[in-house]
Amino acid sequence: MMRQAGRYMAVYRKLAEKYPSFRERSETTDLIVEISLQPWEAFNPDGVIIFSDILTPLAAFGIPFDIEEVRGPVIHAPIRSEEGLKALHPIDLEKLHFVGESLRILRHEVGERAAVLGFVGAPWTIATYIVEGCTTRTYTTIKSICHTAPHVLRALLSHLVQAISEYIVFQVESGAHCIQIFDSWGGQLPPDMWERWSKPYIVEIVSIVRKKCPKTPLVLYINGNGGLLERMKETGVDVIGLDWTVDMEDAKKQLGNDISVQGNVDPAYLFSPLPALTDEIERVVKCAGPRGHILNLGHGVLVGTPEEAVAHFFDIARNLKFDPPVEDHALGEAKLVV
Ligand code: 1CP
Repeated sequence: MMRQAGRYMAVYRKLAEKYPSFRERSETTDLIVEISLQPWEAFNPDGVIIFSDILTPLAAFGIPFDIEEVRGPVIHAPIRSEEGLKALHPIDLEKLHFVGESLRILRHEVGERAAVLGFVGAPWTIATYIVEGCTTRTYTTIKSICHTAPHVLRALLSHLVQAISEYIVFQVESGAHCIQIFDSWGGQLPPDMWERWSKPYIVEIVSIVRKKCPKTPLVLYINGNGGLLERMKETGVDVIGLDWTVDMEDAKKQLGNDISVQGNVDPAYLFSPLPALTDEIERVVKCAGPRGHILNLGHGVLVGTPEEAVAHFFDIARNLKFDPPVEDHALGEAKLVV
């Protein structure tokens, strides 16, 4: 489960009081490890996601930023012109030593008991912050640059492809078993614009990373991806992350059985009575079928989510069984036992 959107764990909130700067929390090895292990220790999930942010690598290729408590990410000098591009330089992975160290420690701490998950932002999504300068609801500056200065945006996105690819390989070599690519704001583009301004750059990253780390599964997530599913599959990733605006059954029909899916449970269900949450988890798992589904939320855990609901989610997940067991039967024959 991602908890990016929410500071729902009391232990995290307490630690954040002591270390109020997000950059300090996410750029100090001991704190990264401690925070990453908090949900693992509380709920024992199958995956431990490194505590970091999609913006963390920015300073290592020339873009200073901050993550403020109320405003969220702030880029000090947004890039909107050729002049602005001059600030960019190749990624200096030594400046991200804390990510490498944390992944190595996490891998050692969890052993074979859980997968260690790394992540990056997709070029388009990272570019929305670099161009807009902060969180936006309309994306009007970057969308207009697609038409007024396409060469600037293309140069920025190409730079991001190189930096992000190197950063993924660095995470894998440091111990990440799997990498999730967040194109969180890809769903803000009309599909034909996504084809032009996001997909080719993701395809390039997938191809660079596959050469260096052919065995590492890649997950692609887009917020609001119902209209982009087939296009997402064409990027060549292994797993498609689904938000909750598309029905799991429809998504499976569109995507076919040769690609895995993740997510789909609306994070707001964690605020519902527990039996309703149970029913929804079972419904999603039934629709997804016995193979190739990573049970997860359709986005991060929301602020204010009761920790008991998260614990319940994992209890239910651990007790789900297919009869006959998945290993013994061909796709589609096994039934979920409830
Ligand atoms: O201190 C805090 O709690 C601030 C909130 C916060 C947190 C917990 C931010 C600021 N980043 C994070 C960590 C983070 N970021 C994780 C957590 C790893 C874990 O589960 O422990 C992850 C996976 C991210 C990734 C991330 N950051 C995304 C992609 C995932 C998604 O939500 O779609 C995005 C878009 C960001 C940008 C970001 N970071 C933080 C904020 C407030 C924002 C802006 C969101 C926006 O623009 O609306």
